[in-house]
Amino acid sequence: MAATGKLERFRNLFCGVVFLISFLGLSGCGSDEQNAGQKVIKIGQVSPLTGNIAHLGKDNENGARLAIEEANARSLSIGGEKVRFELISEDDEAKPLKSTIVAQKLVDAGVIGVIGHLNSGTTIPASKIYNDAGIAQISPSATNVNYTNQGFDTAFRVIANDAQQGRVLGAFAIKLGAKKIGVIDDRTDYGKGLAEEFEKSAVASGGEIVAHEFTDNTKTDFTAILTRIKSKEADLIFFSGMDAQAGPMMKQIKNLGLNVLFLTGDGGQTQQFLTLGGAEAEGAYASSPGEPLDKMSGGKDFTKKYTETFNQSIQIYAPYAYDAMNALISAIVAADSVDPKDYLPKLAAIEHAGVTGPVSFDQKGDIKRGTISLYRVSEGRWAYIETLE
Ligand code: ABU
Repeated sequence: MAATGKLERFRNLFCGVVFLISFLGLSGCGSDEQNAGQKVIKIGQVSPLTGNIAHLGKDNENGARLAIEEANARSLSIGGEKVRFELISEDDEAKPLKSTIVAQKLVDAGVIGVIGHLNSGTTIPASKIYNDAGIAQISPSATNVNYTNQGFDTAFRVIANDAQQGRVLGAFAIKLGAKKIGVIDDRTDYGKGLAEEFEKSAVASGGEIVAHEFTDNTKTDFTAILTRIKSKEADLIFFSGMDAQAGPMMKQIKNLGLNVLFLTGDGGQTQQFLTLGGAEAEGAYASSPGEPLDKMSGGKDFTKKYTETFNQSIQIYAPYAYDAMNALISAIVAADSVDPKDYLPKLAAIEHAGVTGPVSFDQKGDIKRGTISLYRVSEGRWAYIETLE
């Protein structure tokens, strides 16, 4: 009897502790824990939160977090239970190997879907892990074509891909008057893939690639490769990489006295490029998927909400991360289930009116009706030129 009494007291104590932990939201087990009468649904977000593009990673995280907070404010019920969404944000440092480690960590933590990753070079290796786990992955920013070419019914993106972006950029370079083009890529999946698509299009439009040089996504001194390009008398440099390199490169182009046009892709069309490039960024051209923020259907409202909430400017992909999270939550609501087997078909067929425009996916998981906009730096700001398909 005494032993039974002790057991009973222990059981009561244990249950009390479990309740307290659960109530305080401290438990890390599974996706279906109770939180003050709410079922907690974990959703992952992955981007580089440290390193030279952490400003972009934080931008993605903020976009995803804003959508989660708004969904929680709506007090949603799924499958007859009140739910609360919890964002689990991980740092992949823009490194392919780290991306697979954090992807597995998220799967083990019981996330039911993931917004991310930011880079193509991390999104692609992580996608196999999410596919094996059978959960949705929606990238707000990875543009390499290979991501959605793997036949995974779990892989989606809400941004136009680099087949489209490279085609537009290549033709635009020639429209700017370029004849002899020097290309620099950062050897990442994004840099290589976009450079390839750009070259195909520029050559098809009548241009000549007179040099193709390589850097990596950690370097900031491009003197040697710029000097080689100068010797080839290029009239335009196309840089296929991110703003952390594009900004310093722009300064060095001017300091070395290269009389060239400068063109880059979406990884360079950021506020940070303007900061890093300074006065030397003037006249640079870049593309970016989608429309400019102030032309997006919900762009003005989103900008206001974002800047009020986070007290900082949008870099570039935050509205896409916001739309990606909202598309995932809409699919869950439409399925009335957090089980990926139930919500994945709803996500594949989603028609979501996003901030960035309509979000719906083709058979591969690419955004339908993706567009590419072109910009030029004018008086220290990105001035919009045009939007093309
Ligand atoms: N789309 C440019 C940045 C992200 C990536 O595709 O690597």
